[in-house]
Amino acid sequence: MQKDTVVFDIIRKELERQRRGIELIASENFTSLQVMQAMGNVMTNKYAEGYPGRRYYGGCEIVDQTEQLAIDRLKAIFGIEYANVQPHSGAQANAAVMLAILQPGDDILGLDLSMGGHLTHGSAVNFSGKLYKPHFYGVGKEDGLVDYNMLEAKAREIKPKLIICGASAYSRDWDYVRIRKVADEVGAFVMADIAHPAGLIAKGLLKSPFDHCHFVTSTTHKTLRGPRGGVIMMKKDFENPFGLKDVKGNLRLMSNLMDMAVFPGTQGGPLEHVIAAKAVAFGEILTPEFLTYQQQVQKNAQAMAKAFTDKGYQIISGGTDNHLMLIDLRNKNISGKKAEQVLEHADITANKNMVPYDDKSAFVTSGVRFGVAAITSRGMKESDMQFVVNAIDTVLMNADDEALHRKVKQEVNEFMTQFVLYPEMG
Ligand code: DSN
Repeated sequence: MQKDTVVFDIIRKELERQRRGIELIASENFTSLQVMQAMGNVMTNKYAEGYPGRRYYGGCEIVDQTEQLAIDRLKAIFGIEYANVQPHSGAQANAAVMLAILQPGDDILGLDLSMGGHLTHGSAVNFSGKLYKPHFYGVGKEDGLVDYNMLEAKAREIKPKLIICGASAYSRDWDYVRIRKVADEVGAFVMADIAHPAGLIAKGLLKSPFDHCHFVTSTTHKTLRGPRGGVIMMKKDFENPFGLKDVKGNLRLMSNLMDMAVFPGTQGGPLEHVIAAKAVAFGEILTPEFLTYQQQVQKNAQAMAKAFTDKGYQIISGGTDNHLMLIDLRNKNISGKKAEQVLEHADITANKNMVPYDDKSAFVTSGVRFGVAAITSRGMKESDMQFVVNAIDTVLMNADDEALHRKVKQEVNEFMTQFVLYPEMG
């Protein structure tokens, strides 16, 4: 068959876009070449509904090996008893946990989306807000930190079945002990969605949720630097409290309910080619080099936050513990939407983001979110953060000067030639 040059030419353009720009979207990263190579493999041809050793199709003995390897490596990374590597995404992982433990209409309590939370933590436009009854806690207006007093008060008032911690635009660590305490008091499960900081947690650079949260979900493509996908984890398996039994009358363990909630509950055939790439990424996470990488992520984030603060930018909560920061642009007289647009003129990619107590809509926003996981994978160090912040500041403070944006773009493109992306790809 003739090579589809139309599609491959477009893919090539995407490689060139990634190479020449500064990627600051906090949820993105650059996988290793071998992670990508593992993903483009013949396992995409295989149906494997079920789990290793107990599938609904023949011929699964080989894909069983990569899936089992991915499970074993993920368990080793976090020191846990249970891992499910089949969720196609973080949203699918969260959907499966909720399906396993909730009934439609049950109360759930999560961080408000407009305060840094995530769509799947109860947003009205998401399954989580449609199927379940969502309630929210927020962050303090003054300090930008999760308001644990509010979380506790809401938990006591609502008595939710599930408390969700984790966020997509929150730069601080979490008090899992405090959340678990109130959850036990009101009879709630706790789910930590660590999609953003998972890589830092994996290497012990942030607190671990595993001893305190019944369920932990993550994506695999953010700070974990794997292929796009999701996972569900539990530090300890436990007897399900719903009295559900199998056909032989044995009480099912929570791991059984969780596996069933992924397949057949919310997904069909697993993406075994992606699971092979997850296994490769998890192998990389187990190496000492991955610790060095995550340490650099944290150092770069701190250096970037300081450079922004020095220029008068207001970082929500005043700084960062992880790989990202959320900046309130109101004192700089530019909206998040405009900032995202003009930064793109200079090949700097970021996303507009609501800030806590925002007076603008989600389509406009007062904030912008920056993350350093991707530029750290490119090889940038603390000393490079000043260039990045200077370029951003020049564009934002001259938002209507397109000639200047073109000049900054040239400087950005030139700067990025030092950090070669996928040299093997020519
Ligand atoms: N879209 C992801 C993010 O940008 O944080 C969350 O799903």
